[in-house]
Amino acid sequence: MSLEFTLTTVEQMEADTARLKETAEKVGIDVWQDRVKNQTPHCGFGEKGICCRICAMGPCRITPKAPKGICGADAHAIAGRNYLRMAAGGGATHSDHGRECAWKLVDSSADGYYHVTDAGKLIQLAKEWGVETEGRDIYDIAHDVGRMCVNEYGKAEGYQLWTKRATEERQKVWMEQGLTPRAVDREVVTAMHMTHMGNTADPEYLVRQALRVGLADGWGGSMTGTQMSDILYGTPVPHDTESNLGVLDKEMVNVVVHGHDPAVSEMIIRYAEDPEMIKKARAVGAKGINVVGLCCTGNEMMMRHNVKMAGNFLQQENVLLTGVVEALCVDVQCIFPNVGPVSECFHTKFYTTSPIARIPFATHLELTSFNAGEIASQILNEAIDNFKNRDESKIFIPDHKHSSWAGYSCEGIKGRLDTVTNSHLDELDTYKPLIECVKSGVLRGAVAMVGCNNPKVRPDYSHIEMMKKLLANDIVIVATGCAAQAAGKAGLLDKRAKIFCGQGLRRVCTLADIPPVLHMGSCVDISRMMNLVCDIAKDWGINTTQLPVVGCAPEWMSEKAVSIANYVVATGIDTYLGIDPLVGGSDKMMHLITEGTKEWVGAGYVIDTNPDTLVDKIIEGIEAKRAALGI
Ligand code: SF4
Ligand code: MSK
Repeated sequence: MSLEFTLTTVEQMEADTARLKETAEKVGIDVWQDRVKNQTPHCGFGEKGICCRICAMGPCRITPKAPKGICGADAHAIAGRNYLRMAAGGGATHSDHGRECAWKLVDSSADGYYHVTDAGKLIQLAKEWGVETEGRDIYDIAHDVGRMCVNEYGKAEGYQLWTKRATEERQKVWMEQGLTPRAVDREVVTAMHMTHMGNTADPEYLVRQALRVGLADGWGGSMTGTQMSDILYGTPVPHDTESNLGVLDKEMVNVVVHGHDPAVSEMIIRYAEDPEMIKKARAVGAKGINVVGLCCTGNEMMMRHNVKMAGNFLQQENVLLTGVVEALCVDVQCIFPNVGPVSECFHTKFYTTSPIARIPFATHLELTSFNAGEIASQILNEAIDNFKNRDESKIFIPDHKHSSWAGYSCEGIKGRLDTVTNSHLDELDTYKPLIECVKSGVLRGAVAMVGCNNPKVRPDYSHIEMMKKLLANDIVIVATGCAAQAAGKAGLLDKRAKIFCGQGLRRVCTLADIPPVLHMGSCVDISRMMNLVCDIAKDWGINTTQLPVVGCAPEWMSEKAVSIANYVVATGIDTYLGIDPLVGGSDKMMHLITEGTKEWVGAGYVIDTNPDTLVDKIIEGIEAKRAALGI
């Protein structure tokens, strides 16, 4: 263990950002910091969730003088409708990503672009869902399973098949509370229908539907996204890579992949590793091709292919401002429209690939299952040709980067346990050693740290500082999305970061040879966390609501995060939010999401925009769960 190991501080990252902002000023382009200034202060009605523009009699805004909209909707109805629409938007988005992944499985073939990589996982799922496997070609099975997944989205009757993976207790609670999710499309349509002018005005039922549409995502669409991606591209296992802007390489052709659906970036990395393509890059004077990731496409690539992580959500403009990006290739979600104008100030070629995300200034190359290789090859060839067009006077690459371990899928975590302890206990594929650590107090509990960056708080500060305090208190962290990337940028995915842990967690990290923050993947991979908590509850023999485990989204910003928070709560896990959920104009809504849901599903939100007190509340919450268990 090197005692010289130090983290990259938020201040150091801010200094990098400030230096890159100077480049932005030099080339005459705005960046998010400028736009935050222009948008501040935000609209007070919007912030409190009490502006309604659902019909053309409005927009209506609630004030003490005008406590009702023209139709008579009050603050509770309006804030509730806005909240449910956010959850529905997020559930639709994750789920549609999952649907695209399922179509790739339907289109997969031995000689096509998309293949079955984890055949074991496919067979296991086929058996779970009653698809015949004996004596069949793996692609016939893949096509049947893929079609079942696709059809799940719009089936007229019944409930989501994935929900059968939850604990018996959760399934019973969901059924009794009328929350068991039907088809994704049905739940999203129901949410939109309920919130139309002249429908639900009682906030309780809006919050209930938010839980249900969330469950349709977490135990439906997102789970499909994760499981299909594992079957197609491989189930992640732990390995080492690097994170932060220093992964960009001046000597290489830099290609940045950004978004969420790994279908494009999988092809890019496959073709970038082709010796012929590397030869072409060398022919133009580069040392090779450096594919690096942003946001959750970056997480997907990092988890499966050792692709380096350039940064998280608020770093997307920074990456371009380094002046060394030959191509930016995006798929869907979390892409600032401003990356188009920023690219125009440099030699960077900007490509969109999905009909769902068409952005001005991009070259649009629409990816299908049958042209994916040609698209990837075209992007890489054009990036290589573009290497010569750099402007030396605009180049600055911050040198911060850290070793980052990623790939802790449920299988990856169990694999570590099997290697270290389970093999001695003659029982494989179990979380029991982990549970023993929690019961004995060596580990106090776990936090699932997820979500975005949001300039309403100091970017990455909440993620990093809260993680450090949790680790010091022997609380292990599983992380996804931009939270996981914040950990990577700071150095908390480095195994040497165990020096920041309390004695118990440090011992566990040493014995299991793991970093203290376990990178579990992208936003849709929060579905892995749902499987993890349910399987731990099963192995322990208690309910999910009893586990000393919480969810936390300290810097969330997207509708997807609202959907996630709803399904995490509905799965029985208290969720701590560092950003206000835009319902503050309704005391009834605030009560429903913090206390009301506890009566239905045994969990709720804790909201505190101060990360220093939020983390203390998490520790208190975990200790209270332990006390209730008598451990
Ligand atoms: Fe106003 Fe009611 Fe229309 Fe909303 S639904 S804009 S509150 S009239
Ligand atoms: S990318 S949804 S900013 S986590 Fe998944 Fe990051 Fe949030 Fe997008």
